[in-house]
Amino acid sequence: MSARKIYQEAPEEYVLPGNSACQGCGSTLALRWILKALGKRTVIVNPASCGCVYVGLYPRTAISVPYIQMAFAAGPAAASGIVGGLAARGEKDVTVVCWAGDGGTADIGVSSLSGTAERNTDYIYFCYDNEAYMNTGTQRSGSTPAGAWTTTTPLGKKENKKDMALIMAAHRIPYVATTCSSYPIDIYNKTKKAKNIKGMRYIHILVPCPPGWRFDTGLTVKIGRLAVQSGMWLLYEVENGVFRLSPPSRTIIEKPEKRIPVREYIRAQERFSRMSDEEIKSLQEIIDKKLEKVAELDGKTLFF
Ligand SMILES: Cc1ncc(C[n+]2csc(CCOP(=O)(O)OP(=O)(O)O)c2C)c(N)n1
Ligand code: SF4
Repeated sequence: MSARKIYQEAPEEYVLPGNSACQGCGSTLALRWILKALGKRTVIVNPASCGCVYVGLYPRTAISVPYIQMAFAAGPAAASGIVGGLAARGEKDVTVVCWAGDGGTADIGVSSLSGTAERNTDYIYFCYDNEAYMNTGTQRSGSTPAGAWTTTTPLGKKENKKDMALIMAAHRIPYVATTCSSYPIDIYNKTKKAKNIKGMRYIHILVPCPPGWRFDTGLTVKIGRLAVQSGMWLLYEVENGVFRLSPPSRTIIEKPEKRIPVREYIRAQERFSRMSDEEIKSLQEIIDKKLEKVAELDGKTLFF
């Protein structure tokens, strides 16, 4: 669907001006398009994270759907309770959502998240991935990529990023997708699709974060695009176990001439300033190999 059609179909805004996000926040950008796709009959559970801050202080909340702040590890459990409560009241037209950061997802919340996936609870879990614990000042998370500076990895993180989307797909839930805040049409379409599927749905969104990744606030959209155009971040869906690349990632895999060197993505951010040219070269080799493998998976059944 084109941006014009989306504006016609969903003119209402649910992420309002006056929120207290940093300038250029990729997370609020993503949430804006998600809520356009879901509409006002949506309940959000938000475990401790930047989201608990940028929503604002009652009664001046900037997100205009019910927004429940929850203890870090209990987000999916709270969402489960709301799903059960709504079913008991016979309310069938409400979408229950968990909106959580990568620390709340890949580290602290993973147990209750996995539990809801195993039970196929009827809700949508969104992980907005700014690749660190940003609300408390940029500590590394299981989702921080190798090489990145954080306050707890001052020389650059040594370990690799945890692949939460594939971990969730391995739970054999009906729908898993990845996207990025720089691709609003992709976010909108995937969220609309997820809305109409029953059971547990998981969407993982890369959201550039200017203070944490250390780039100028005007570059958020560009940085997210560089992540995807370099192959550092892949957009795909796993629907009923079948893996399918989304157009922006399929394009750079099928037409390598459209791919940009990973160096352009890395050097656009201060958080990777410790990475040497040699390290970037070996990262490029890793990505090239990964893209070859991913091309083979396109259209295949990964989990059944
Ligand atoms: C059990 C527990 N430990 C630590 C905290 C402090 N805390 C609040 S938000 C946060 C960071 C959350 O990181 P993430 O989930 O990645 O979301 P982001 O802040 O990046 O939006 C932490 C450590 C807490 N609220 N509860
Ligand atoms: S720290 Fe990053 S994710 Fe958090 S509000 Fe600021 S820009 Fe958004």
